[in-house]
Amino acid sequence: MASIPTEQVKDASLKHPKPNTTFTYGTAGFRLKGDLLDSVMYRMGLLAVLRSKKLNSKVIGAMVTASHNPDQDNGVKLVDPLGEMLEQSWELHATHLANSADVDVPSVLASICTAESISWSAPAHVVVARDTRSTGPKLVGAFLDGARAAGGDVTDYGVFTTPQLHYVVRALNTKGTPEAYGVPTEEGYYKKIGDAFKRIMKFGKTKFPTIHVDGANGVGAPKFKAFLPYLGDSVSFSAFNEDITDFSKLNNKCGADFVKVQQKQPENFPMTPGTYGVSLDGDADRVIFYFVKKDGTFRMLDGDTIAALLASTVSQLSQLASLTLPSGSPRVGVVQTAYANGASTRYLRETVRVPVSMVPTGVKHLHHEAEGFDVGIYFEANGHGTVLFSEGFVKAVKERGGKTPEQLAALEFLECLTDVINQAVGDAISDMLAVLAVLAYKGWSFEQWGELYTEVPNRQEKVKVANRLAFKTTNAEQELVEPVGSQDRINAEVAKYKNGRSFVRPSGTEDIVRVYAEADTRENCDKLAYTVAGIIFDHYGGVGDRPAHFVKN
Ligand code: 16G
Ligand code: MG
Repeated sequence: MASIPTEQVKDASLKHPKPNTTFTYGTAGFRLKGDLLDSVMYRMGLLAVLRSKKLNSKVIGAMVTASHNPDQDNGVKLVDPLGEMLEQSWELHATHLANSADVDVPSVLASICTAESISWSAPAHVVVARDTRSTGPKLVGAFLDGARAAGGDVTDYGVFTTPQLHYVVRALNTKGTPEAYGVPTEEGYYKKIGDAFKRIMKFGKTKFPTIHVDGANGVGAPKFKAFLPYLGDSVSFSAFNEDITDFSKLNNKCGADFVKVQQKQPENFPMTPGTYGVSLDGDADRVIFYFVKKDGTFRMLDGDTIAALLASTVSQLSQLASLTLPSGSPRVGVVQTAYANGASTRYLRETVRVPVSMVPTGVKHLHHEAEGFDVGIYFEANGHGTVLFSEGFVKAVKERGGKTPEQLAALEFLECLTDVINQAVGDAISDMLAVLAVLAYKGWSFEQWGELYTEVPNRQEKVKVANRLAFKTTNAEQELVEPVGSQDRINAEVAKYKNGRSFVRPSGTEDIVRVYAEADTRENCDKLAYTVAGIIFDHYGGVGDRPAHFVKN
């Protein structure tokens, strides 16, 4: 039986020495300064090969990106066969492998093979892609060294958005099966989504103004340009922030994260009342919409608003078409995190009347929970999300059980929607097209969409603490169980406000804890956020300068 090419792996390992750093496979894989990641990349090449061998030679993906972070950061995450995030139990293998001494790499590989009953003789297929960051090419090189040292067959797709990589992984693994997802190429991706968008826009009633698209000076910019010829002429787009040659501009005062956190439009972005804006993040898996009201105020439409629009539309159309699955009416459900605005949750539960599940932050948690519905809509408030349609739902829609012209139209619309949406993972561009199609179908403007519910004022704060791992949460991160007593203090504050809500959780991507607060008025919300932040800083290990606006308690 074939066995691990120990010498080959060890020799290559010495060429990618581990720095004196401790690595953790977190919410979004490994994420650090790009120049610290060489050894991690090499080892993830090895691990991807093992994962493929474990899963009967299915294709495993690796995406090299640090999303909305600046250019000096980079990261890598592994992608499972249907485009999902790496199975959680393997995060431990990844962390273990990343932290072992260079000479121990072959023996750690052997221990993973034993633990997972992996036969080394199975072939392995791996694909890799990167965003536009300056450290990307070198890091992909290290990954390829790893995959090759382990004898894997590896294809480098070059520069891709994160969702394009997920799409290709799923398309490769389903090729030639009844679940075939599409042609596993960049063009296949544009064509599949573009064709469905052209079909779905036949139903459109809204004539949108030119949509201004902020590419965050990242990979989304050139890829959106490449997408345009496939989108027809029902909507006109104009692209901004598309400089990928000056690395300092990446996500700098632009992009979905900037807009969401700052609650204002990107810089270098012309907007007057009536202009519609859309921001992608640095790897194009998050999207935020916005416009300027007639009175000049800025209005943002985030992930919660997208979920509200999609859930209400899919429910309405399924009912209109009397859609029935063998199991009965389709179960439409929404998955949110604690960051979802309380008003959006109330709107979904009380007005749309769909079940809403709360899960911890991170796509893997949302995606998994959404799989439990026939139509599982998941969005984080930050704009990352997608819709998962069950096989039964897609089949029922295609069978066109409807009778009246309205019912048939509703079913065709839903069928197109299943193809416009990238079900492999949240996809900024595909989500943008889906939202435009739904609005056009309803004959709605961004302004009308913004009237679905009224947001409760909310605020986020960051607190630097000595040890963020001392903060342990439960109930989908909405309550602290440790430090003991901290939640009682927070509860006592929250009780003072109407519609008050606040929670504290350790970040999975930065060395801080995050504070979130909501209350009936802007003033109350700010006061609650600053008081809770003050409690954490003063009583639970705040370090560095105490921010002056934190309230003493
Ligand atoms: C990562 C997650 C994102 C989450 C964010 C939270 C994935 C692919 N990405 O970017 O979903 O919202 O982390 O960051 O899972 P935080 O833990 O620092 O708040
Ligand atoms: Mg991203």
